[in-house]
Amino acid sequence: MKRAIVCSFLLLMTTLTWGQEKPNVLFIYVDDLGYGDLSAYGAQKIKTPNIDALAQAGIRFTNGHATAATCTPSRYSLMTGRYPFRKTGTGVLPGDAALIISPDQLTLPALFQQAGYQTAMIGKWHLGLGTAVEKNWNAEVKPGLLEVGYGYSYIFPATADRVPTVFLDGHKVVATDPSDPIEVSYQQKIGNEPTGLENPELLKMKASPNHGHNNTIVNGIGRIGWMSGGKKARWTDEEVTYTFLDKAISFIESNKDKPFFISYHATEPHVPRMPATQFRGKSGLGYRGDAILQLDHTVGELVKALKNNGLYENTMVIFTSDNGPVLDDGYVDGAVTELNGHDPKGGLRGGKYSAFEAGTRVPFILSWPKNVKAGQQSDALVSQIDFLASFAKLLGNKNLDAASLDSKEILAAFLGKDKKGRDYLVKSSGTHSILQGEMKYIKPSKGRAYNPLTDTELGNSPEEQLYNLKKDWGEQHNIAKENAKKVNELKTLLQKELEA
Ligand code: NG6
Ligand code: CA
Repeated sequence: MKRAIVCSFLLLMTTLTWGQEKPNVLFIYVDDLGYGDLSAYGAQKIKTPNIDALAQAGIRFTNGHATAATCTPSRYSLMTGRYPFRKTGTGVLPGDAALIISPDQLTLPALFQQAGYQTAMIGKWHLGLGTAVEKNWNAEVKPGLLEVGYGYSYIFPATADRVPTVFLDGHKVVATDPSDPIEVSYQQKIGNEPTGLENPELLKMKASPNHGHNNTIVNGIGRIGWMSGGKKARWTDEEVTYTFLDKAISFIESNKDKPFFISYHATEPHVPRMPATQFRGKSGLGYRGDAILQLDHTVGELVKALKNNGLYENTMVIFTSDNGPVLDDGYVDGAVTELNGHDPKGGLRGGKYSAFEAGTRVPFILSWPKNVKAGQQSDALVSQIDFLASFAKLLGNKNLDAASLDSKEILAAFLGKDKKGRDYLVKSSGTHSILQGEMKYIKPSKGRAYNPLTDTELGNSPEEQLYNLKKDWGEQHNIAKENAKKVNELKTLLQKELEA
């Protein structure tokens, strides 16, 4: 009798705790990491033990996708649950762009905020700030992250190769100086500081010929765009990751008793690759490889912070990339010359900017020790766009206007319980493509087939393209001609989505 009472009491307690306890979410979004860049995904020439450990602790997805082959559109989808082609102006943004997300729009972090979470974004933003291109960087810059769902933010505005090369803590640039105001332009040179074009002898890392990246020099690196002033506020590239890591660990520590959602958006291995000294030369693959080692170290430190605070078991850690890999993206940094046989694409075709799979099929890992079985591999079709609807389900949000979203509720797939995932997915590059089951269709386009600067096969062709990805992982055999029926089916489905 006594035992029965104790048992039912324990059962009740478990139910209550489960009902009340929400998982923390640490969402690690990285920049330009390829499908083949991690040892967990088969890389032989580079070891990423900390990221691999996450995969071993949870699920390694083999069919996980960004919605686009560049940063801004992929991030737009992640945040809003909508395809980037639904809105104009979602291409790669300059560093002075206005915010492209409306503060009235439901966003991924806002969903968590509504569920009582503490929300933070630390790292690379690239979705614009303020209401217009013209803005005063020396005063509050808003609306920004605090208006679209984050309670705390510590970011840089665009990419590490674009001005202004400054951090913003909430609405304010860090370390402004009224006597040295910051000005930014993407139209013409401002101020009289040296540029990469005029003073290449001042550079510590050369720009690749014809890529640009030769405007204002900051920390010995030519950038895209011009800035003047803000000498104290300009970051040193080598400190960027340590700064973000430090902010993330502090946030974890000060919120350990509350549920939290952290977007940790790392800059690696995007250009300019300028890792901290301890990683230089360590990979043997040039600074791109060293940057990946720095990233792996960061992931290890973040997981350590979760463990040290007793949060690891009930924290969902997600790791994925905003688009695929590129070697030469603007600087002479050894990525090409020291590649040493490494294949960032993992046998896929294309790369960043491309309609071929390497553009958008990316490493995709999810662990949640308390609720997700360790050591799984899933071939389910999943996309970053689906986190919005899937987390709405997990958080019990019943007010989601699912019809207005492209995000699909595939929580069971994310938790490893469903091996199919979404039915089909549309992906954007210079053209559009659609993936369904084993098949992929790429819409004909007039764009050039190859970009010699980045050495990328862009996937554009005036002809219809159809590939069977199960039989032809590297998209070498266009089977459109023999499969007119399938082409028609996918083309119609794609067109319906593009026009919806
Ligand atoms: C391109 C830049 C490239 C990179 C990219 C954005 C040139 C020639 N190339 O326009 O270096 O900054 O934009 O990358 O300017 S992304 O990952 O943020 O989309
Ligand atoms: Ca990117």
